[in-house]
Amino acid sequence: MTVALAFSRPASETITECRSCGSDRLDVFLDLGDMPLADRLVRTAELSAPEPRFPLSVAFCEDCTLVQITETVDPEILFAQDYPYYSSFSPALLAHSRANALDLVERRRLGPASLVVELASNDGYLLKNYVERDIGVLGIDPATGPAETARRAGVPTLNLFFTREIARRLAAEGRRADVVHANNVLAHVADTNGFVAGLRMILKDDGVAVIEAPYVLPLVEHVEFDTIYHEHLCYFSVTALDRLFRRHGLYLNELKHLAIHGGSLRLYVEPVERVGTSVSGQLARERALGMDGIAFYRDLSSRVGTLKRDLAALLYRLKAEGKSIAAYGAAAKGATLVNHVGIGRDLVDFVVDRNIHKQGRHMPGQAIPILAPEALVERRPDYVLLLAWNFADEIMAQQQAYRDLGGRFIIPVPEPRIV
Ligand code: DWN
Repeated sequence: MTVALAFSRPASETITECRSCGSDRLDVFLDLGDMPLADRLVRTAELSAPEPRFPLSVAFCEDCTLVQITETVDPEILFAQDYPYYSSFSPALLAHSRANALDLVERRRLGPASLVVELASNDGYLLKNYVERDIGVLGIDPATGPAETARRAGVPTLNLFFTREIARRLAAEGRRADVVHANNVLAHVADTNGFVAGLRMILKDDGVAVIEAPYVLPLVEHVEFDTIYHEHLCYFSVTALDRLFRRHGLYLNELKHLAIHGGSLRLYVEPVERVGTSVSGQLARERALGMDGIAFYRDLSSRVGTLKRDLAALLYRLKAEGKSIAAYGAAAKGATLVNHVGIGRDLVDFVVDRNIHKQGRHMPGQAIPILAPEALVERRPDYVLLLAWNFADEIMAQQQAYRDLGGRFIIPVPEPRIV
């Protein structure tokens, strides 16, 4: 079923050309079926209404090697309407972001005359670190709730989608940045080339864009199929990124490997070419692994099938033994997992999440209620399926009281295991 927007344009469209290079040589290697929108958490009043579902298939571009999903859901539906994700509900992410900002303040000698822009600035979680040091900032984010939260926190924020046209306007106003942050957004934009071209326009000639994005290598290595959802249009390799940036006069000069979100890259991209060994070495590693060919991705589908069967079998066995099961993390990845594996209220009684905007709502596609984390100690389920497995250490430390009561966690990827 597709959801028509108020102004009756189609809610989604299927691509026939690569999002980066425009090639029509796209090979689908993984099909997760028709899936609900991962961050469209269902309110009680909506439970009886049908949920929109869209195809979720992943393809490889034979020409530029970009991995990408084949359906583009209208961004207005994904992000501008009632988007529930607030970065500041993750202490680990806040610490990670603060370290990034402080490193750049030093590296780039930023001060009151500097300008730092963040694309997809969410609730001000990152830019607030610059505001505290009287460094000029500008946030840009289409999600109304997070943008208003950012403004209340003293972070000037434009509540809109960043486009080539917006970039032209900012550059014409002389608002060009010493640093542009773009964390977990490059993979989300439908106009990939327009976004990168716009990024170049607002970057000073001696500026740097610091971009974080999930890395497709750990996704394949650790079967992190649940990180595939309609918000994530692209799944980047360094090879594909390098070609994308060069197309717009930008150079990937340095990169860092990050553990966040199941394995990400922090990319340092500049208008000048000075490619370091962190990039040349990873490009060579990707060539050696064969990541520039479809064969590298071919067996992911069967490995996802194995994980799906093993996880379902584990949950059904625990239920047959009379055990109770809850889940932790109303994460977007959690929606893909419960819907692709078929985990409903017959298996999982409730999900808990610290994000108050998610509490009281229900997981997409399965109508599993979302409660506050205190419910784990109050209701004492025997097991908790960790949907936000990328924060496992932090969450299990935080839930020591539940574990002291005998509670156990189930980590679903790369293979289901009880800890
Ligand atoms: O690209 C995106 C990734 C990076 O973040 C966004 N499109 C959406 C989001 O995806 P996600 O929802 O899978 O991300 P998280 O950050 O892994 O979600 C974690 C969930 O767990 C959040 O809802 C917050 C919650 N949480 C919690 O309840 N207690 C997180 C921590 C660390 C906690 O202690």
